[in-house]
Amino acid sequence: MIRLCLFSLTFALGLQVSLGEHTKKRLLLNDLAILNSRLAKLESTIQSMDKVIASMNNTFNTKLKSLEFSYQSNLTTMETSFQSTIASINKSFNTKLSLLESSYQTTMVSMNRSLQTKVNDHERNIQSLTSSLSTLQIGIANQQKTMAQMTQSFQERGSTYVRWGKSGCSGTGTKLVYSGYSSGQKYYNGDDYYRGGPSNMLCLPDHPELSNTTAGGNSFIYGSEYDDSQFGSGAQNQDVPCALCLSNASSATVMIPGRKSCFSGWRIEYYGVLASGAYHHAASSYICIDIQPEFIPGGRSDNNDNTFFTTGYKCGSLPCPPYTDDLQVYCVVCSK
Ligand SMILES: [Ca+2]
Ligand SMILES: [Ca+2]
Repeated sequence: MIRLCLFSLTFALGLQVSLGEHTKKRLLLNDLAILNSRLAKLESTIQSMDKVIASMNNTFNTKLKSLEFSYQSNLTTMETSFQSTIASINKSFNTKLSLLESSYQTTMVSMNRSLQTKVNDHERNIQSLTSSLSTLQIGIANQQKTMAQMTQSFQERGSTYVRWGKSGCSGTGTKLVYSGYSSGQKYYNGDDYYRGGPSNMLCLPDHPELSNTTAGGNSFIYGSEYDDSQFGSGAQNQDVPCALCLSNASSATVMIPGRKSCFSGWRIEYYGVLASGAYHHAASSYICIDIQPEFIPGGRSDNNDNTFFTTGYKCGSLPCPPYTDDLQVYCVVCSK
């Protein structure tokens, strides 16, 4: 290429000489020699440089190959080392994993055995408790049956009392056994020397069963009448009814004088005023006449057979207070 350029330049200069001045024709020919010389030198130099460049290329290629080889070698070494390390890690990991699995399996087996043992124990306990529960249920059923029998027996038993002045019963759970007539001995037989005989009053039923034999003539029973207006309006001379009452679910009844309510734990059956025969008549008893007394129909005539009078306190041996002279005495019948 360079040579082609130099040749073209020389041809141009020569053409210029052929067309130009004669003075310059020799000089230009001489210059061509110089140019050729220089061109030869330049070519030599270029060739030297080509050789140097080729040498450098060889050196460069050699070093490049060396570097490539070294790089490949190092890379191979690193890969080998890396793979070895990875293999070692994998091996270690697998070993530990195997140990963990083995330990886990052992632990799980142990836990399963323990759990199974506990489950078996619990099942045995449940069976035992179920059996005990069945036994208890049978026992409870028997006790309930016994309790029901006892309750029925207790309710059937109850306790009884006479309600004076009424033909019925009113206590809670209390039933009428029968109603009838209050009665006792005659208040006065007209002779102060004959004040004996019974002192108690009785409740004769209104549906008697009569004997067919006459009595001996020394003891009689008479109907009662209120002989005191203090029993209530219109009570004077009225005959007195009575009732025999059964207080269910109770084992005791009692008449308490001096009160119109029961003590704690007792149920009231009825309350009223205390009554008896007169102190200057034949002996009698204290009874509790209902606070709202009834009268036997058709009994208003003044028979003065067995007679009731309201009772009052008398101070003296009886302390006042708490009592007060001449006040009417309350009474109450209580059950429990
Ligand atoms: Ca009468
Ligand atoms: Ca009378």
